[in-house]
Amino acid sequence: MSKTYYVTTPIYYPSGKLHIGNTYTTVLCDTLKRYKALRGYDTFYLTGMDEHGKKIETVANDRNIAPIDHVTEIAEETRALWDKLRISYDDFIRTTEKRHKTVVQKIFEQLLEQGDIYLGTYKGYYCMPCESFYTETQLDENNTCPDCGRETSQLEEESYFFKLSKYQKRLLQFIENNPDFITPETRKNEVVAFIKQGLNDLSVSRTTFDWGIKVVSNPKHVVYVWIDALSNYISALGYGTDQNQLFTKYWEGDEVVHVVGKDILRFHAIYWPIMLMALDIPINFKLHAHGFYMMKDGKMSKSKGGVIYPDTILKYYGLDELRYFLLRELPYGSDGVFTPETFVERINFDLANDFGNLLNRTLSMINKYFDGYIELNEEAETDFDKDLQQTIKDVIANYKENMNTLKISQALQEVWRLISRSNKYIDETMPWVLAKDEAKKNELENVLYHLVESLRHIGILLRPFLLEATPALFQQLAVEDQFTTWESMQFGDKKSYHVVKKPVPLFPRLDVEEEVNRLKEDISGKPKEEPVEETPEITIEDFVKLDIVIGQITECKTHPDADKLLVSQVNIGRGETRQIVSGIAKHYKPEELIGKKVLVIKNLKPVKLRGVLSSGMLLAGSNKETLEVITSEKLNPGDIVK
Ligand code: ME8
Repeated sequence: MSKTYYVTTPIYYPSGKLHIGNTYTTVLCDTLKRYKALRGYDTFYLTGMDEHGKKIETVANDRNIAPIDHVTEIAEETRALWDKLRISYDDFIRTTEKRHKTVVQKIFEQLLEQGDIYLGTYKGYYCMPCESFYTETQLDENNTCPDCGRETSQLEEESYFFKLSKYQKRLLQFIENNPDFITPETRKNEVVAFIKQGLNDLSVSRTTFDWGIKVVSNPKHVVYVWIDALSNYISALGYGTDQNQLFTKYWEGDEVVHVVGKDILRFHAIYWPIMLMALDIPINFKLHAHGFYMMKDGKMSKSKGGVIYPDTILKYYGLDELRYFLLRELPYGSDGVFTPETFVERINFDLANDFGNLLNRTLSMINKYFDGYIELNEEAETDFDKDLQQTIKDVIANYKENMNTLKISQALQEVWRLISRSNKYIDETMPWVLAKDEAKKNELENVLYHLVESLRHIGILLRPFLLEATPALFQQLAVEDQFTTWESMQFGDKKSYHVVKKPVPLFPRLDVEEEVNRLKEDISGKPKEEPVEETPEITIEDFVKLDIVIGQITECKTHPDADKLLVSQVNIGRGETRQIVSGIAKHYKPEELIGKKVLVIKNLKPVKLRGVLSSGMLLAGSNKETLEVITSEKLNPGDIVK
């Protein structure tokens, strides 16, 4: 019986359109599944959507639609995207599905009954504009928000807690006994250090919003998103139901791999194994936490522009170009950057030049010198041949090692080592010189045979990666299916070749300038489906509550503790000066503002921003590129704006 292999992606939040970051993880898992299938494993690939939580509820409210309609729309879009990218997933789980909810409810009740979950009080601080909760230790001085510097409000809420602390020792022991449980090593070290600081019990329910799975025994609580989300890996397999054949086969089978980004390492390396321990489910999985793709100017986010989407790449280039770039460019264990320049270069250098030309040159020569037909000729072996054959063997061994340890970019580099070696072999053996001498016909045939056999091996190794180019390669070399298997990777296995007459380039060369500009334009554009922000209607009574006056800035300095903030002294007439802190330091030097007559909201409740008192607010307008403080020319400090 074949060994089993179960691979999963995180289930993504439907908070916006998925970008190439999420696509990376999904393509990576697809490649792993295809690789294992090539190696004869019985595979199962799970992906899906994490559809509950406050954030999703808010996004749906902002769009004025029901949360379920919002998440269904994004789930359908996401499936359509994965289908377009030919992702070979076997199941797509949505946490709003009944099959998932019943399992989560059962798990929660079991943990409650066992005493691993208990009812307590959650004390935290909430920053309304950032919609984030913080613990006391995370706050800045004066209990302000560590992200935006504004005041937070203290919050006490009844909540269920999961006794993580009870399992701390066992988890550390488990990690020690299973040194390859978490890869890369650096991430494992982070996790161990974090656990050693001591685990706090985890709040696992909420009463402040509805969009979640209700706790059966106390329905005013919904299960907080991580217990809900993590359970997907087993609920999709039917755990806890009488339809649990997939669970028995794959979860309790031979290999299970969760692939995630570094952002959710802790949840998967700590909460998830502890949940499994508490439920007495075997921890069979290995966890791989990869780095992030960044844009040149920083992080990618689903709600922000300046990001590259997989559809953009597919619109202009092929699926294989996208897959190759993503899997090749992110180094093992660290972050990578997407730039239009590197994308176009990778296609031109690696795919069109190195790989494409090798095939082209080989096919042209076989047609030119042998009318398309050549055979293995064992007698004419040279040192160059032996070296090429050895490279093939070494590359296969290293590729295998890299694939098994999820060093995907290195596995591709190994294939390209063979491609380069084969190109060099052409320069060394100089077939065009051999062709001039009739006595060297055998030697020439042997050289071309080596090249075509090398290309067949390259094609097999690239099968999990390039979905369109490898069948095209095999078709041009006229390789029968039985010689495209992993087992057929023996030099000389296919004894003769009758190749096509007219080679077709696998990857067209791109015009660098044109394509870089095209991609840049696309990246700077707003994401197409970004929801339009709508603000609620107000009445004139609401508006007149604002006391807006002209003020003149007399002094301005940067905030002592926050690079983004400026502290201005503003004369607002009648001898009154106000100190106002504004987040405009990115757009103005302090001296540029001195003397400017600006619009000030006078009756805004004073707040301390990063420890500095701010009594009022300056009005400014902004768009994607810039921000401008609104100024007046003719009016004087104290004049009223209405
Ligand atoms: O965290 N580069 O969902 P999410 C590479 N619902 N990978 C990236 C990336 C980037 N720039 N950005 C995102 C969630 N990813 C939870 C998961 S699982 C039980 C619940 C990938 O939509 C990466 O795999 O925020 C990361 O971990 C995941 O998307 C986060 O997706």
